[in-house]
Amino acid sequence: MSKPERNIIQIDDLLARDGKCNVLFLNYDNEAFMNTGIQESGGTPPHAATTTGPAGERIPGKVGVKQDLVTPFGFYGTKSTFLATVNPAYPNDLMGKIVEALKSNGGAFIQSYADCMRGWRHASQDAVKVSKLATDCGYWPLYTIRVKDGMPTFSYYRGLEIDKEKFVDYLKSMGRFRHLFRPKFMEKEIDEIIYYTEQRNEKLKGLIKQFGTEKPVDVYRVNRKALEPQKHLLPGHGLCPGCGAGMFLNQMATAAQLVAGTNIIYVNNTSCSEVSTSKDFVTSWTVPWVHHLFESGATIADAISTTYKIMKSKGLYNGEVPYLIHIGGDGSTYDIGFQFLKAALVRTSSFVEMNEYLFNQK
Ligand SMILES: Cc1ncc(C[n+]2csc(CCOP(=O)(O)OP(=O)(O)O)c2C)c(N)n1
Repeated sequence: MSKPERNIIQIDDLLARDGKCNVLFLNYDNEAFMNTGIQESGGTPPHAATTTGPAGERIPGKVGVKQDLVTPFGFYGTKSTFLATVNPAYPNDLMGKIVEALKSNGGAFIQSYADCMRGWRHASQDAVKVSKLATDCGYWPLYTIRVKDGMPTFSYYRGLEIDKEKFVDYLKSMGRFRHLFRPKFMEKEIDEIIYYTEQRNEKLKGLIKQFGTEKPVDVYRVNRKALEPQKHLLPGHGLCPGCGAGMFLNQMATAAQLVAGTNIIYVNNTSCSEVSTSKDFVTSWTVPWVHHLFESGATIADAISTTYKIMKSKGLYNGEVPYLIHIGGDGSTYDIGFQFLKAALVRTSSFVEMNEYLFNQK
């Protein structure tokens, strides 16, 4: 089979674009409700041990699948939506996708892999190694869906092929899967995790074939040496050493700063990223930041963005409409906040886009 063609995307070309996102919704997926004590979520993979689905003698961790959250968003028939998965172990891809999302009209949703040394039970210095392995073994593929007028186009960067040896190394590297290897090797359960992951990847490959372009591989070119260190989020926060959410937030804010400067508002659902950056009434954020509930964060982000646009169209506000970024963990995204996120994503991707008074205001 011939090698698939690569679509080289220069960050400077994206920055020169005219588009502007209404709201970029972010989910960092650490695969459990972490800040309240490692409870199982819809993002928890099968057979992972959590405090509400512990590995015991009869039940080996989570009973159920890790839900596929991102691909269904490509099929709501929205007008304009940018969707992607990222992993902080691949920073160029991560930052490129944040820039493209913010420079695309409509709504956007990006889901990031977020290692959690505390909940996944491994040494903090292994966080980057574990994160990289996740994509390299096929567990966390990096792909993009660009929706225009109801039609999705699928592309990818890497991580679609399952490497069984690496996959087993990946599982072995974390205490949450230790029960699959000791006291006995649980081949059926290990095979089951690989099987469901492979099924997910097969679906993805089918979608890329069906809804792809001639150049299905996206490669972002970022001159990292020229990047300014981000100043949105100060380093003195309370996230754990090696926290994947922390790595994600740092890279995300670096890219967001490139696009928005300081004209940005963050809305943060209750989560590790929220409690750890707003401790003791002292915020770690230097730009406006709003804490809201699982059920209302996405709605609030849309409301802030839309209110600015309405005020501008009525001549009550003359400045530049700020960029809006909403952040949530997997507990709030897959489970408790899902319907609100879905509704806000559809609104920002369609209603705001199709309203001539609100469309793409600068
Ligand atoms: C409706 C509701 N139920 C429960 C809680 C308590 N609560 C606060 S944070 C949290 C866990 C959040 O998990 P997740 O979204 O995965 O973020 P993480 O802590 O992993 O960063 C829970 C259950 C809440 N705030 N609201």
